Amino acid sequence: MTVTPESIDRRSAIAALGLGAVASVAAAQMGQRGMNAADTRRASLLAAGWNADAGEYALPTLRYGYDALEPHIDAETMKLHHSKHHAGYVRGLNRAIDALAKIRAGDNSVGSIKHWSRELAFHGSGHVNHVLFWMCMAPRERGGGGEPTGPLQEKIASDFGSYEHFVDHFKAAASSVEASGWAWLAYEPVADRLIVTQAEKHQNLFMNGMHPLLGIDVWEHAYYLKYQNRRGEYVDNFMKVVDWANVQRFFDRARA
Ligand code: MN3
Repeated sequence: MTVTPESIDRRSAIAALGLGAVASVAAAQMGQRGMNAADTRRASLLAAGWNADAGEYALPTLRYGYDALEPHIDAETMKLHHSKHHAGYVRGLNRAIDALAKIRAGDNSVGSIKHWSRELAFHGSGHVNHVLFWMCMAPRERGGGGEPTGPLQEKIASDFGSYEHFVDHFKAAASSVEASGWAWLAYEPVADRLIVTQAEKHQNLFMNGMHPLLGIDVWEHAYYLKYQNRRGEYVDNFMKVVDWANVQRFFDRARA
């Protein structure tokens, strides 16, 4: 695909969807490894789920193996979750973007705009959420687990009373999402406030304008193979692989 105004639309959509934070964090990490600027930009966009050469959304490569989060998140779940479920959202997002572009070009019925807008919101949010989700976890030997430090630790203590209160709130939100959805720690910049919230499916209930910092996927596909109906046990184990260094980076960027 050549670079067209449509490609630029898609590029700018990355920032609007919140993937800019992921690209920025990935770029900082890659820059430290001595890549040149152009390669860093291409690779960091790919880490954020965007293939700049193809001009379309793409499934990012994980920073760790499917078995790296064992025993907390099992390899079979990780493999299916990333290579099947997330890949499906990427396909659905690109399909929706193409359909909406065709409508603008007059090749598609405007009567289907509502359908494709819903598809865009569902698959687009599914893609963004999963990109962030993978970035929010790390194997224990690479920093997963533990507690936040520095400014994020201070902000959590200030806004929730303590880290323990935050964890209680976050786990309660994750455990009580109705059906399929997410729990998020997010930052609301106008009030300069951290908020724990839920999302149903991928896109419903989340407050526009907030910056997602830490998200847990509580769709059954995220835990059912290992934990069956024991969602709370899955949430407890997720907390043991949280990559607080990356969550801190998202927080830094949201406040910048
Ligand atoms: Mn999922």
